[in-house]
Amino acid sequence: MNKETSDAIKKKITLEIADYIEKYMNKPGITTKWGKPLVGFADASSPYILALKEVVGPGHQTPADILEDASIVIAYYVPFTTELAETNVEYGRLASPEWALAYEETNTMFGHLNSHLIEFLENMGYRAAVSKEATKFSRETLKSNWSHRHLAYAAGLGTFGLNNMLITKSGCCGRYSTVATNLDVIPDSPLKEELCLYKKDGSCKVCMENCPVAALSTSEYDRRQCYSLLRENAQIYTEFGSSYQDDTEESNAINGSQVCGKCVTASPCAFWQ
Ligand code: B12
Ligand code: SF4
Ligand code: SF4
Repeated sequence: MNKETSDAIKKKITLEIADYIEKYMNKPGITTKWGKPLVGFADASSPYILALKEVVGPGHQTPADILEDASIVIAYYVPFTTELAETNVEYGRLASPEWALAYEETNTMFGHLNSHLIEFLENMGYRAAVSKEATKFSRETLKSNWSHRHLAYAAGLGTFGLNNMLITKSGCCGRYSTVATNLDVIPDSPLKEELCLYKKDGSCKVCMENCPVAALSTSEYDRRQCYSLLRENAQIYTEFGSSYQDDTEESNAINGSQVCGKCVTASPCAFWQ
């Protein structure tokens, strides 16, 4: 495959994702607004992705676990808007209701968009699949067996910040999803430049200072401490749905939106403005 053809296929898929989101947010009943998505194409058999079973855990799936002849993982980032982020900044210690609703609406949209993308790729003559593990995580380890962010990192979408978010060139105030496929394109590579200001030159710790429960420090991210605040918000925001529910007792014990995002919404890296 030459570069021109590869770029044309990538562009076609990127435009399809953008177009789907644009139409979706104009549907009646959808409140959340999203910005222009970023799309990356990771090499499904890169040493980095194959090492995830060791890096994250033995249960972590490889693309071949969900699609036998997977060659590419399409990773995409959908940014929220500055208006939405502002509601979360102004709300104080708890997440804003708008932030909780956007979390649920985005996760629901991903389900529809991924089904559409699979059909779109099939119509182009390829096969595609999503991991069922991506929408689950263990309440014990607070980890999932399908890390969108590691795959998005491999697809060149961003670098990890002090706030633990994968920061893209458009910021980190948004969400990721991924689809594995046997698409024939030239894969993208991880970014070379550092996007977190603290990691680049030590000039920022805004995310750390803004975390209401001190879950972030320069040496570690305390996921249990973070999860305690997410659960507190989930007790309040029960009307928008509850993502990441599976049939386990531990997930059913929480019936609300597990959100916070204060380490994202007031940060300079949220939208790079
Ligand atoms: C489990 C989970 C949680 C747990 C644990 C959080 C955590 N950071 O691990 C809890 C419930 C506490 C949580 C909290 C939040 N979450 Co959460 N969560 C997930 C979930 C389901 C799995 C993540 C996971 O365990 N992966 C396995 C671990 C090992 O990998 P990882 O977290 O992807 O990557 C980590 C390490 O590899 C490491 N790392 C450090 N340095 C480096 C350097 C390099 C080069 C690499 C490669 C990696 C690396 O840092 C990474 C971040 O922790 C994902 C969705 C998914 N399926 O991927 C969403 C996800 C990670 N969550 C997300 C968000 C937005 C949140 C919250 C802001 C809540 C909210 N929506 O209001 C907070 C943020 C907390 C924080 N500062 O990290 C987004 C992140 C978007 C982004 N811009 O990065 C995701 C990707 C969901 C999505 N669909 O977009 N979450
Ligand atoms: S707020 Fe500053 S230190 Fe934190 S992740 Fe963003 S750029 Fe890095
Ligand atoms: S999501 Fe909230 S509790 Fe978790 S690290 Fe960010 S600011 Fe802290």
